[in-house]
Amino acid sequence: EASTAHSSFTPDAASIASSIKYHAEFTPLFSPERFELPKAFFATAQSVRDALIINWNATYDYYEKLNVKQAYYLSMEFLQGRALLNAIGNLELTGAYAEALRNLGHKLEHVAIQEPDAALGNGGLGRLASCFLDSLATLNYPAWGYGLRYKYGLFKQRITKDGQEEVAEDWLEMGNPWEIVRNDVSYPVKFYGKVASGSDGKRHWIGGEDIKAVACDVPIPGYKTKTTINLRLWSTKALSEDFDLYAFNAGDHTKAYEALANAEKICYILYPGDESMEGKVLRLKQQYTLCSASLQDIIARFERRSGANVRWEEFPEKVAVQMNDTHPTLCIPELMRILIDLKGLSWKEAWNITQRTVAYTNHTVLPEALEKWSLELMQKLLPRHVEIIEMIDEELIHTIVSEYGTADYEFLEKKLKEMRILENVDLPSAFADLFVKLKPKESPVVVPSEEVENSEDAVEPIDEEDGSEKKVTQETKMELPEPVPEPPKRVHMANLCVVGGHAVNGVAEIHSEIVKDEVFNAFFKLWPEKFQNKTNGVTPRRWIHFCNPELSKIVTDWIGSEDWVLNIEKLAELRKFTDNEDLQTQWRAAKRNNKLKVVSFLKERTGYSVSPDAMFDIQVKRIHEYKRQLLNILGIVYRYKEMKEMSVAERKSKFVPRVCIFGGKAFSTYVQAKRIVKFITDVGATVNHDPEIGDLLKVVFVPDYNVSVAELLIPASDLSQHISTAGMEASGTSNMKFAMNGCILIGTLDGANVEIRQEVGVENFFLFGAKAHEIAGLRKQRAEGKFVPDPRFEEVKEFVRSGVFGSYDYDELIGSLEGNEGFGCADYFLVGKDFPSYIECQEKVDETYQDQKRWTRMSILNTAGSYKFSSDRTIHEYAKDIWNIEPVKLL
Ligand code: DL6
Repeated sequence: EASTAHSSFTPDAASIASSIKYHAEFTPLFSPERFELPKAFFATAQSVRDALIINWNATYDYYEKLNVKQAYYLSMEFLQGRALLNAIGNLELTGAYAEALRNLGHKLEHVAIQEPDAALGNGGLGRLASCFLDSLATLNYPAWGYGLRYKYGLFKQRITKDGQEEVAEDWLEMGNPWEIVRNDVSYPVKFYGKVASGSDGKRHWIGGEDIKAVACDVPIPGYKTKTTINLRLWSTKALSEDFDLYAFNAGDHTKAYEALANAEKICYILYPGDESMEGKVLRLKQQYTLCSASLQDIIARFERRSGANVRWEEFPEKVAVQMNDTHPTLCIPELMRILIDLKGLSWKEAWNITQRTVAYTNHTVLPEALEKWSLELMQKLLPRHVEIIEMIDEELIHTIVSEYGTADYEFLEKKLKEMRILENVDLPSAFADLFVKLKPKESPVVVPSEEVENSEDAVEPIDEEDGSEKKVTQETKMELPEPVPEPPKRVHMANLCVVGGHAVNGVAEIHSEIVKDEVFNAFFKLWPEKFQNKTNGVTPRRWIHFCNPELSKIVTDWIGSEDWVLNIEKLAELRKFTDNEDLQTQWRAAKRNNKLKVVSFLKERTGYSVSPDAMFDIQVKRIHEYKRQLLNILGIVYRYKEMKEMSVAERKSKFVPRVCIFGGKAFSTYVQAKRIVKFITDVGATVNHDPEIGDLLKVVFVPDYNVSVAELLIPASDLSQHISTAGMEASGTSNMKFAMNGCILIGTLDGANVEIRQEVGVENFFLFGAKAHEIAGLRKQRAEGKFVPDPRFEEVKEFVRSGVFGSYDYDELIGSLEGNEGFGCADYFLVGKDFPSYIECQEKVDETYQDQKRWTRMSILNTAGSYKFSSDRTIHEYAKDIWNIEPVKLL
C-alpha cells in the first residue's frame, strides 16, 4: 500500500524556468543585477531542491505512518561529488531543465560545472557509501545515511615542480544549496568528565565538556521513484550559554570564543592529521559525535514511533545500524550506555539489543589501517564508554575460557591475545588469579657464578614462588639492561565490532575469505555464522547512464529499452551483438567522443596536448605503495627506454600510441606516496617533450582527482590499471566503473578483479602477477636474500638513477625496492617480483589493441559482463542478509 499524499505533478520547462527565476529573486545569495553562472547554478539547485523536499517529506511521512524497519548507514565519509545532474536525471527532468536554462540564457552543462564536489571522503570507502545511498533510494528501501558535515572536504591537490601540495577545500564557501538545516533537531554530546555511582545504583557520567550536534539534511532522490531518502550530516556547535560574555567584555576575545571554537573545530576537516595528540583527540571526538548524535536521533525516532508503549526488545526489529568500517565502532558502547544508564535496561537486555542491531563492514586488511585507540586517551575523553568496553572485554574472556578450556595454557594465552578488545591490559582480577595458577612453572633459574662474572647483560632473576629477588653473588659485575618500555594499552576497535555486531562482512569474495582465514580467524572459528561476503558495487546511474550519455544511448538502442538502468542484468543482452559491425562502429565513435572531451580537459588542466587516437591507459585511485602506481610508472619508463633504443620503424611497429594518465591524492604525511607523485610528473615532463617520441607515449598526472574528474576520465578510458599486490586491495570499485564503461582491465588477482575477470570472461582481462597465496612465501624468500631480480628491472632502475628525469634524488624511492629490509623485507609490495610479468602483459595489450575489432569486442563484453557490480545488487544483499528490511514504495 502506498501514500498518495504528495503531488505527482511533473513540471515542464516553462514552470521550471519560473521556479529558477523565483529563486534567483527571492532566495538571493548573489546580487540582483546579474544572472551569471554561479547564481544560475544556485537558483537551479534550489528549484530542484523544492521538488526533492516534496518527495522527502512524503517519504518520511510514509515511513512514520507504517513504522517500518529502517537501516542506518553510519559512515565518517560520503564522497557525494556533484548533485545537480544526478538529481535531475533521477527525477527524469534533465531535458526540461536544459530547456528552461536555455530560455534563461545558459547551457545546463555550463551551469552544472559550477557546483563544487562534495568531497566528504577519501576514496573508495566514502564513494561506496554514496553509491549505496543512490541504490537504497532507487530500490525504495527505508534507509538513511548518517555522517559529519565537514567544513573543509578532502584537500585540493596542486601539482608543482616539487610534487603534491595540499590546499584547503572550502566547498561551502558559496553556501550549499542542497542542505536543509534542521535547527530543531539537535542533541547534546559530552566529552571528558567522570563517572560516579548515584544513589539509584546507576552509573552517571558527569561534568566535562558539552556541545551540541545539529542536523543538516541532504535529500537523496532515487531514480524513477518518488522515494527520497536522507543523508543526515551533523555539524557541531557550542551551547549558546558557552559564549563567555564577561571575558569578551573584559577584552579577552580569544577566551570568550574558546568554547565555540572547540565545538566547531570538531567538524572542521575530514581526517585531521593524527600525528599530534590534538589531532588524535579531534578524530576521536568526530567519531563519537557521529555515533552519539546518530543513535540519539534513531532512539528518539523509535520512541516517537512506539508511542506510549515503548518495547525496547523490539528495537532491533525497527532499527539496523551498519558501521562502515571501524570508524563508527563507538556505536556499540554508546548504545549500551544509553540503554542502561538512560533507559534503565539491564546489561543483559542492552547487550542483546545492541548485538542484534549493529553490523560491521571491514574494508581493509592492512594492519596499520585497523584502528586501535589509546586506552588512556579514551578513558579521559569517554570514561563511561571505557567502563562498558571493559565489561565487554571481560565477558569475551569468559567466552574464550569456557570455549577453549584451560588445559592448554599457551593456546589459551594466544587466543586471548588475538581476540581481546583491550590490548596489553592486565586480565580482570577474576582471571588473573586463575592464570597465575594455570601458568606452567618455569624451572628455577640457576646462574653459575662464572657466567654472571662474564655476562654483560645478566638480569636479576625473580623468584617465581615468592616474587623476591635472589641474591646474585657477583653484584659489582652486573649491568642492568635498559628498561623495556611498557607496550601501549589500546582498544582494538575491529575486535569490538566483531564481538558487538551480529554480522561481519568483507567487500569482495577474496577479501571476505582473507577476513575469515587471517584477519579475524579466531573469531571466525568461534562464530562462523557471523561472517559474510558482500561484494561491492557502484551505481549504474552515475557511473554509466549520466556520466556516459552516448554509450548509454547505444546500450538502450541495442537492448531495445532503457530498462537496463534499473535492471542492470539486461546489459548481458549486448553479448549477442559483440561482432556486429554497426554496434562496433558506434561503440568506437562514442569512446572517441569521450576522449575528445578529455583531450581538452587535459590541455586546460596540465597544458599537455594528447591525441584522441592514442590508447588511453588510466590509473586513478589514492596514491599508495600497495596500489603500485610505482609498478605502472616503472613499466612506462621501461617502455620509454626501449623506444629510445629502437629505430623509428621498430618503435612504431612494436608500440601503439598511448596516453598514460594518473590521478590520485597522497595522504599529506605519506612521504613515499608523495615521492611517487613527484616521480610520475618528472617522467611526464621528460617524455612529453621528447620530439623523438611524439604521440607514441605521453604521461600525464591529472591534478586534484575527484568524483567529477572520474566521471570524465572513466568513459574515455581504453585500458585501466588495478595492479595492487595480490591480497592487499579489499575490493576496489573504480575497476567496476571502468568495466561498465567498456574499458579493459589490466590487473592482478586481487579484490573484485577476481570476480570481474570471471564475469567479463578471462580472455577479456589482462592478468599478471603473483597470487595472494604466494605473497607470504615470496616475502620470506626476499627477506632471506633469495630473490633474483629480472635484468629488465635492474636496467630500469639504473635508467632512473642515471638522471634522465631530472636532478631529484630518487634513491629513497628506488632504494625501497632493493635490499632485504623494511617491513621485514624490502620491496614489501613485490614490485620487482611482478615487474617482468607486468611488462610482458603490457606487450600483449599493445598487440591486442592493434586489432581494433578484437579490442572493441572485448570492450563490449566488459560492459555486458559488468552487471554484477551494480550497487543495486549489493544493496539487495545487505537488505536481505544483514538488515532484514523490505522495500516500501510510494505511489
Ligand atoms: O570497500 C570500499 C573500498 C575498497 O574498494 C578498497 O579496496 C579499500 O581499500 C577501501 N578501504 C578503505 C579502508 N579505509 N579504512 N579504514 O578505504 O574500501
